[in-house]
Amino acid sequence: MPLKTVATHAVQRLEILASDGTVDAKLMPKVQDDLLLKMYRLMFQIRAFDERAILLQRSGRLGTYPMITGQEATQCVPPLCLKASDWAVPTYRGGGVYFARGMQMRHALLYWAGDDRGTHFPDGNNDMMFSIPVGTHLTQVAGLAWGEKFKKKGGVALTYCGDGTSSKGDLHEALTFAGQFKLPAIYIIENNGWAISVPRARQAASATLAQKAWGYGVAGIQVDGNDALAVYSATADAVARARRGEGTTLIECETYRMGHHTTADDAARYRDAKDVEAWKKKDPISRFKKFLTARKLWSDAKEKNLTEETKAWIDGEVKAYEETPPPNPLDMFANNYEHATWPLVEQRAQLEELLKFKGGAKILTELPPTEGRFP
Ligand SMILES: Cc1ncc(C[n+]2csc(CCOP(=O)(O)OP(=O)(O)O)c2C)c(N)n1
Ligand SMILES: [Mg+2]
Repeated sequence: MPLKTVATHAVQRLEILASDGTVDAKLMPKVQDDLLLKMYRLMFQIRAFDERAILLQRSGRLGTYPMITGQEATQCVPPLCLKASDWAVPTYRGGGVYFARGMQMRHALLYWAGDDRGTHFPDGNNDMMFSIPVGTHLTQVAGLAWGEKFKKKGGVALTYCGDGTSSKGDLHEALTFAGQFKLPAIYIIENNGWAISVPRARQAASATLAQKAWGYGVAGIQVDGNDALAVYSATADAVARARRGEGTTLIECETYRMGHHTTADDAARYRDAKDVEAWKKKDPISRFKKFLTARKLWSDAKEKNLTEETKAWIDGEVKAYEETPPPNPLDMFANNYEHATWPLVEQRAQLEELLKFKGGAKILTELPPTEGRFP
């Protein structure tokens, strides 16, 4: 006897902008020209920033840095659907998210130089620092969204995790909770094809990562993550649903990590150059430029101006970063807890002694004042 079907599920994929810059008019979201130009500008500038950051690392002027190139649409576009007061919590590869939220990139450079003053966000923004342990933020974001639900002001929380991180228990716990409590949350899986050297095909046996949503009773969709219009449309819908009290959405953005995992990695050791070449044709920026040009919103002259402006902007950010006086080492103990624990009190005192010993008592008076709170 055939079994009764009790539930079925289809996974939908959204693609609007083709590689040649043409759009599927039926799916095209309503977006003002100014916003389209802003998307292009953000993606263009973060790519240039990424290239400079890699050069800085290669010349010993920056610590380990995670490359963004190829993922600009997935990173720069979703934040444009948020208010400053909504929560945004990217991953360590989320420089584009912070940039789109208005972060000064001198702070991103400071962070990747090991200076925690780099965790500095614009006033009024509810941005949270990413976590280096992958996925630990996912349940915290469910908590943030729960808080927003209690406040009843329509606030939402948006977060990201990688394809590799989507295999961790954290996402399971977060989505179980978010689904059950219908939380105003948006979880973006930034599927860039790789978790360091582990390819997506080895990551999970499921045909898509978007379909995981179904198991938790949350909405799910797969999106061409190199298509800024599709990313915008899917995120705007998810944010609107969340604000209306209709719950959580999981968006799988399928994109590609064009560079190494970080500057400490060599991707040539584990992946085929032909795959990288094939993904170049799907580049999010060049296809968006073709689209803007066809709409008469973009020109070579505008591109030239933006290139020059971007160079000057990056030069300014690098200068500000490199001219930042060194932090007081004692600040590493600040802002950790409401009340400092005794091991921290002891360690701080030991470091204070050591600093005196190393440089003579004078060095401490030469250091900048501590900026953090050490209760
Ligand atoms: C809990 C934890 N385990 C392992 C690591 C080491 N690690 C750093 S990045 C990474 C791969 C993450 O891949 P993915 O989630 O796809 O993100 P991507 O780097 O591709 O953006 C791993 C295993 C870590 N940072 N945290
Ligand atoms: Mg990945």
